[in-house]
Amino acid sequence: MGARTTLRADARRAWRERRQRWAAAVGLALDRREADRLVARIERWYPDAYEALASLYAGEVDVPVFLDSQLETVLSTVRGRSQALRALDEAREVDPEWFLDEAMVGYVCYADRFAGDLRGVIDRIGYLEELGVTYLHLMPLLAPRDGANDGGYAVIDYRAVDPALGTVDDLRDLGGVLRDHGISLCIDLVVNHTAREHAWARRAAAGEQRYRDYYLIYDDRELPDAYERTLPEVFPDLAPGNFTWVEDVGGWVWTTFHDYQWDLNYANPDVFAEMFSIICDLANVGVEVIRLDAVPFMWKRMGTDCQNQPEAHRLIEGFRALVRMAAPAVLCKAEAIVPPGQLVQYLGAHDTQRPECDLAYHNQLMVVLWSSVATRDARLATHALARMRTPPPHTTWMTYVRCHDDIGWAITQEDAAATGVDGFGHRSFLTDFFAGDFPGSFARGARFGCNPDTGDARTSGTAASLAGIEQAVDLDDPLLLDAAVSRLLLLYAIIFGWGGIPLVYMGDEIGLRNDRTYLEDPTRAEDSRWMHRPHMDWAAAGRRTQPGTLEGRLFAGFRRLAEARTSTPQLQEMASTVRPLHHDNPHVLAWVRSHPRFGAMLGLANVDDSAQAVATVLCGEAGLRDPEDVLRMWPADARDGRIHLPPLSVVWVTDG
Ligand code: OTU
Repeated sequence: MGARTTLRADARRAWRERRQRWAAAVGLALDRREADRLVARIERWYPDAYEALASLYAGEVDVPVFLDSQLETVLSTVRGRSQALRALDEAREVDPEWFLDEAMVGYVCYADRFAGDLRGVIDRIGYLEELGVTYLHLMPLLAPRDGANDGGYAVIDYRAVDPALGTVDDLRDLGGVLRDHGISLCIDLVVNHTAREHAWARRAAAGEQRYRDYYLIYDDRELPDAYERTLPEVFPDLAPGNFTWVEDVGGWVWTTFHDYQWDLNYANPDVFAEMFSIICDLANVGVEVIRLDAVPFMWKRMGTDCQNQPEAHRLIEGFRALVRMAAPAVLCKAEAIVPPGQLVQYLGAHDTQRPECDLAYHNQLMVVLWSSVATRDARLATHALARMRTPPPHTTWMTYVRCHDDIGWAITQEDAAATGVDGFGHRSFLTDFFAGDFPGSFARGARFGCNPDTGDARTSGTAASLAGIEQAVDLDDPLLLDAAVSRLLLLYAIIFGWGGIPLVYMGDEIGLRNDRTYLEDPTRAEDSRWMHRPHMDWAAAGRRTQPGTLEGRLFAGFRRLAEARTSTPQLQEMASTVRPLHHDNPHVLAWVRSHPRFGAMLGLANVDDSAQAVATVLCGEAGLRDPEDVLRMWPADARDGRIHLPPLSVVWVTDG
């Protein structure tokens, strides 16, 4: 019998032995209907939770007993869930694919930079509705440490909101009001590490063994040195090395990111249990999507880069199965910005056959799109995207152009070589180009994370600045501005038409440029990512209704994108697939979405600054007989057997 079959049999046996006891306990705690539903959910997900936890902790704990205590957390979560959230649970149990709808559009912002605080966000819901938003990701908002805190990714209390933003009650109210407007709230949960001022870390420093075991602490350099031999550095310049000597602790603490961010020890089942209970509390506050930060780093293995280890996936599978029992309305989203071959595994595409995250970032799409506009050539994108595996059913990508982090140029040697360029050379070109250091570059970004040992560097800058808007505005050049506006809209027209859930990063819809004021703040000055985390410019946003202005042009484009999605059912994720098409014009990215009922949608994006054409037969290849552009943002036309695309333009073609 294989290990997996044994595990499954063990899981079945454990549940058989417990079913009655749990049915009775649940029956006492909940009314009949709720109780039946919960028992059914436990039954449904028990094997997945069991197998994941057994493969992690069989040597540490009695697995069924450990799982019993997680079920206690599940039960108390269900008991504590409001009527409204229980109703949401039920709605989503019967419609588990609610988030795969073509109407989904996401928006990502910092509550303070967007609207002052959580209460302020309520006042801006109208603005989000104008953009067609159905999903709002608020950047880290749980109580961070004072001083430098990596943009909120160093949390001291996961059960409190950053006092500058409001309270847990404010968060609950906001979640409810958003829900009334059809908007799902997503927040960050920093699962990989805590701030060194978190109560667990303080107690570890005070010598409590229980809490020392929550972290990875070494008495001397022997093991840290051994690990360092194969560990990369995430912030080579800001926070070199992966271990920090901490005097009170009397040891070297594992700190992948900054010295004040202590990695948690997930080999310790107590850490898993703590984090699961935190997830449940957030679910009961009304958070609908939990963005699990830095998940690739959650498991360490000597001799590896300590990223994407199989156990990191088992941890997420365990969380996911238990969350589905406790709060079935809630989705898990992986923040895994990893090489293209490792991405889809976070959606559960691996050999355990167990679901993992519902959502994950399509980092590869983002990277190759910027590469395409820099080179005016879509072949690398076509090649790299064609190699990506399709996400498993019931899951999807979050597509995006920009986020709060730097852009790491995740282009493999293999993909680069297949299009005749060298991987390292191309990555260096992209860093130079987007820093504005390459002749003819339109971009005004900056380098981030320069590593003198490897020669690697990443890129900071807002989408508008990287797409050429900052340069055009500075030079006061209307032709350059036309191109830059088109370029930014082109990038968004691809991610809105690719499939998955497109994310608008705050300010892109009105073309906010780099904000250099972070240089005046000593806790931020060294981290150029702050240049693309500007404050919302509401005066500029006020011009969104004025057609001739930069803001008016962009905002109208974003609105059109959201509107076009709702009338393009090929963009539903439930039953459709996407694949790029190879064809003869290197300047045009072509992709086709196929839906069994609604047919095909062919996307064509001309990444060049001059007009381009592709053969109309491409429509036939995509399965279209009577092609018509449903996006209608650029004037394309078909003549002489070719589809003619204006400079930097996109069409979404379906059967008319
Ligand atoms: C995340 O990013 C956050 O998005 C960052 O803002 C944080 O600084 C960081 O975690 C630490 O909390 O390496 O360069 O594969 O790419 O976790 C950013 C995942 C990062 C990593 C990601 C990380």
